[in-house]
Amino acid sequence: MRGTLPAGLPIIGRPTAGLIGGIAAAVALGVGELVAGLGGNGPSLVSAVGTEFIDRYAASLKDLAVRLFGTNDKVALIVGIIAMSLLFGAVLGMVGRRHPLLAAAGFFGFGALGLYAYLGDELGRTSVGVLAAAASVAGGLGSLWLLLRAAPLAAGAGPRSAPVTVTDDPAPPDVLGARPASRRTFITTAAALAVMAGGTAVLGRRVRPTTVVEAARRQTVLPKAGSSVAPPASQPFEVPGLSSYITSTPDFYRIDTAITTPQISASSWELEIKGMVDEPFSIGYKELLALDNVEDVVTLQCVSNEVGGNLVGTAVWQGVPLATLLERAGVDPAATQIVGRSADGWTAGFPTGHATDGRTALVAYAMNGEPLTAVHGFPARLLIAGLYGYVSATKWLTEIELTTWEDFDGYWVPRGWSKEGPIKTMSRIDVPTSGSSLTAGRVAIAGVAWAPTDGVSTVEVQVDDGEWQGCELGEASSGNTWVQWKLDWDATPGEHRLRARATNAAGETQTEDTAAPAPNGATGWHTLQVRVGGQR
Ligand SMILES: Nc1nc2c(c(=O)[nH]1)N[C@H]1C(S)=C(S)[C@@H](COP(=O)(O)O)O[C@H]1N2
Ligand SMILES: [Mo]
Repeated sequence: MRGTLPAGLPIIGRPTAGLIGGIAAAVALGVGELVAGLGGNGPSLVSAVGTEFIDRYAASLKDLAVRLFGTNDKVALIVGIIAMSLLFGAVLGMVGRRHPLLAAAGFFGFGALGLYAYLGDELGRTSVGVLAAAASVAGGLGSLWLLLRAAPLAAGAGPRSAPVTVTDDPAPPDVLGARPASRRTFITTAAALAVMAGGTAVLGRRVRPTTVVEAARRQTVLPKAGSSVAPPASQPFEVPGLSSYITSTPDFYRIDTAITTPQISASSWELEIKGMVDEPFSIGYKELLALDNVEDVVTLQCVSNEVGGNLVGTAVWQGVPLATLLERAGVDPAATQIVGRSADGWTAGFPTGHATDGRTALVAYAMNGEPLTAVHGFPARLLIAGLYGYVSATKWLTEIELTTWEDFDGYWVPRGWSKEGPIKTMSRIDVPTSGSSLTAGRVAIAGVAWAPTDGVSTVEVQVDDGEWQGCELGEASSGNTWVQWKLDWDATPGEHRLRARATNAAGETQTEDTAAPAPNGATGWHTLQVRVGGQR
């Protein structure tokens, strides 16, 4: 085999070299993960690169963008970054056969990229980032060096390649001046380093103090609600599969750009009210909980929710009216925009008037009777009734800044989404589900409809091209929330199309025109097909 190689080529086979580089890159990632993990609960180099990617490319993904930042897609992004890193490492491994210095430079570049992303991450601590990047580069280079030295000095040699013809020639010294090593030593070293890569990565995730928030939540005693709009005591009908009026916290959708959920310590957290105000001030968690507060039931929706989608939910929110904090600061009458800023640097802005026009607008610290969970914004978030989350509902809130409408654009605005985001009137059919097979006879068609802050006045359902039929409505705490609806349908055998539409309290019926979520929320009537079979 060696005879088939042009003279002068390095003697470590290409696949082996690739494997070596890949393992070295894996060690680099693993070690970086461990050091970042030991350094607290900030980002790791990998997650910082992910955040950088999201911040940079969210605009070009537009329609996909907000949905992309659902939890599964973030996992896919991280997997992608790891795969690219290993691939890059493999290339460096091959380069390293002839140009070890170039490969070393590649690993430095790799570390520099991670550090660059890390330093741009609001949640990162510079010292931790530098240490993680240094450890990562050292781990990568060390592994590369060890493996290149240990690699069998025969063409194509490597654990995965075909049996190698070992010649009788004394092996020429390779670029690193390594001595011929046994294939066994190489495999052992490679395996040990691979295990180390995985081990450090797992350990790095384990040592993260993610229990900080859980402990703080357990210790928190929520104040009694000053004024409380409670959910209705009961609902008039119960249909299996119909969304419950209150969405439980674990079932509540979660959308944000955060790759690692910010874990904010309640004791060191501060909310700053600043900008165009007379008296800027900061307030801590205990102080916030000591202020007069309110509790209200509010439906929150993501702008990227498709017609019929489930990025919407209703919860009981407790917190301090935004107006209370603004009064204390004294808002400059020239201020036209309120911007919320989060610990991870995300921002959202809405017109100043929404804090004082009578709608529920809270700095919320509790959801469904418990302190906010980490994913829903612990220790505090904004919650403005009637606005999509992307323009209003800043989680992990650290700053409320008063500015002008023209002076600032929230996170999603330069990424192609509208500056204003009022929630559109919408209805959703929960049961029957699309494509289901039913038995002829009495069938309940049921779902939820919402039009915050006006509220829903009627919901109608149409079967095929028949008359629009008015539905029975459930109870709602206020116009801020969705309402359950139901229609009893005498289903006849065959294929049927079901459609639903809602009308708000102002008498406006949701439009039939279909629009995609971008730039300011999907429209159209939720429509589905069902098959009805003969009577049993
Ligand atoms: N810090 C921060 N807050 C955020 C976001 C975010 O990406 N970062 N996303 C917003 C969006 S788009 C929505 S729809 C709501 C979702 O809130 P939830 O995850 O509690 O349901 O949070 C908002 N608050
Ligand atoms: Mo959203």
